[in-house]
Amino acid sequence: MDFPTWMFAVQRRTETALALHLPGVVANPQRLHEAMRYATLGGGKRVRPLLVHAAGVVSAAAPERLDALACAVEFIHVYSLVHDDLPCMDDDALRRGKPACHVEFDEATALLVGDALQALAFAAIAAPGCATDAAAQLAMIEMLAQAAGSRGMAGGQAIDLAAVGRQLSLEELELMHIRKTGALIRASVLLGALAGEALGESQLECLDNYAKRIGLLFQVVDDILDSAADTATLGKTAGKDAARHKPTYVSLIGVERARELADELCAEAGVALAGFDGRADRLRQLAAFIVSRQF
Ligand code: GRG
Repeated sequence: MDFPTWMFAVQRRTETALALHLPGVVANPQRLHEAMRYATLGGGKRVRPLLVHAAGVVSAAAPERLDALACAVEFIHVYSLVHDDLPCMDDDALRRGKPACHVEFDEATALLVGDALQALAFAAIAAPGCATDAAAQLAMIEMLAQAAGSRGMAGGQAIDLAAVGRQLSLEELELMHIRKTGALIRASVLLGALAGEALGESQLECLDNYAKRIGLLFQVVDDILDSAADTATLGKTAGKDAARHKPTYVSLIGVERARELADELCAEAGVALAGFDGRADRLRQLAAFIVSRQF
């Protein structure tokens, strides 16, 4: 199967799995459930689910198990987007090409949507059949919690909010992104890798190196797109970082060097996979997709 066909198939099965995990709109409280479905379904590139499935190919994991893990990481991701758009955070009215959740519904509902999606993520990963045994499943649940928490995504967001209007060094910027964006991307790869046949320590270390490069690569490209693409293409407000005087790779090193850095990170991600056979091809193709993405 060529890469675009595989990507589309994973995106479609993820959409179906997400819709099945989410409470139906007729269930009480209807407005909250409607808002959860509004924020989650029918949009987004599903990069994290794609990484779960691609790493799951390496460990030969059952696709049904990967679906649950893909939902878990996507629920955490959507919760972060909904909260990030709130007026008290990044204050954005547009997400995935439609009104942000707090605009379409209201702020209190959007807050609850994020809370409930985070809980749903842990329900998905804690469900029977998500791992080879109970000990492995507990380790995976802990991994997701670390990635989402104050030493991961939420902590990265705190550093980000504190950095507005301040000059950051490249090292500080990198540390922020390792947590804010990188932690969940890393967890996506490792969860897929842990879901199937046991891989060796050194193989897991190589996948971890790949995941760390991909996390940073994703953010460098995001910064380039924010500075260069238009709002209609991105489906979210373009140029916001510069407008809010937020430190970015582009503001720190310029767009040309940022583009070079993206290419370097993509190459390093490839090197991390050098010891793998064709089973890592989906991961290789995803790296190429992330570096060349246009939205
Ligand atoms: C509120 C706890 C909390 C955390 C928010 C990750 C994050 C922290 C906020 C997301 C906002 C943002 C624009 C981050 C920069 C990179 C990023 C994660 C972009 C959005 O991810 P995509 O491009 O989005 O994968 P889609 O819509 O395709 O899923």
